Amino acid sequence: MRAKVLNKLIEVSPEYVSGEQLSCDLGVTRTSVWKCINELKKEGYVIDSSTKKGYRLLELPDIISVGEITCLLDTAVVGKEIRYLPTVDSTNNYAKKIAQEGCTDGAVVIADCQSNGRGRMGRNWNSADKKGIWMSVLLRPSISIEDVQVITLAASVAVVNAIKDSLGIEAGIKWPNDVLLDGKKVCGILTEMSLEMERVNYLVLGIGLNVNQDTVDFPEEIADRAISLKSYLMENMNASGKTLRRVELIKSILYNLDSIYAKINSGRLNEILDDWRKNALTLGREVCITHKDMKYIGIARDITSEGKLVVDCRDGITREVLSGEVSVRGLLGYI
Ligand code: BT5
Repeated sequence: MRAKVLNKLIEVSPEYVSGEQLSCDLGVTRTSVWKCINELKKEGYVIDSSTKKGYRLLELPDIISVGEITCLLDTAVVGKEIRYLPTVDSTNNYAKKIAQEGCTDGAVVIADCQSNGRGRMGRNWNSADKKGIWMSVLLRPSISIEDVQVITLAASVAVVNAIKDSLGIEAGIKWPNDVLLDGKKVCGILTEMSLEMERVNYLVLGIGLNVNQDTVDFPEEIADRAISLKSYLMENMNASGKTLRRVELIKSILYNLDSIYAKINSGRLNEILDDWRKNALTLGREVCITHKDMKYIGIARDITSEGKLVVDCRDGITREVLSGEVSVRGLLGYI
């Protein structure tokens, strides 16, 4: 009910809506409307109450409200089920658990804080409380194992599109799927999958997007390599440093993921690869591939239809690199 009242207030904002209108539209008593309004105020929503005019929303706080995310979220699959947790070890772990319990395609897990946020290859992901979007999406696509890498690339395209749609900022992608601003990492993606009889049972796309951190909020070892959307806006667009609302960004990411997921399920993988190429920072640049004890320097020329990076190496050999096997160092002022 609280979500319904909130959505009505958002719908009519900046106008007032009377208590009577709300109780009539939602089919509840005016007392329960009044109770909901008080609960919303306690949560941090700033609502003006006027005896004559009713209620008016003055300010939306940066809190993750599932009701607000699902309000007018026009998606076919992604986000039909959303679970919010104040804190969890890792949203990817949680998503894998509910996947095994049979949870539906497109389910989303979002946390304010992760105590053990994970990066790739056993690395850590710094997930400060309420500062970013720590989210995992469970997908059950009908694709072959060879095409899984394309989904990973698709997730970074969805994040870049969402940042552009919501804030008008053009981020770039470092292969395979680090999203960068000013050569610093604003988002990382961790894809994990479960296989059954040589086919994909489910995939978990873990997205970590830095939103409201100041430089001092990052641990020293990553402070010069990490950036948040808020800091970028302050440094490059003279923004005031106002807290960005994560809900708006989450909605946009889910919306973009959903439309890309439709492409995946209808076999339009080429469109995704083209979108990735348009946003790629790695292509045409010199890269250093480290694989086991070997190092190769070369020019990253393209990606294959399976999402492998094609590198023309200095030793004259063209190599195709699959994420997870190697780490690529683009010479972008970023490791
Ligand atoms: C990644 O790994 O970039 C994937 C990160 C995925 C995080 C999400 S959050 C939701 C979901 N649940 C999880 O447990 N994980 C996913 P990788 O490419 O291995 O990068 C990790 C490296 O990035 C670290 O070793 C640090 O150097 C750096 N790093 C750690 N935290 C960072 C942050 N908040 N912002 C920028 N860089 C960070």
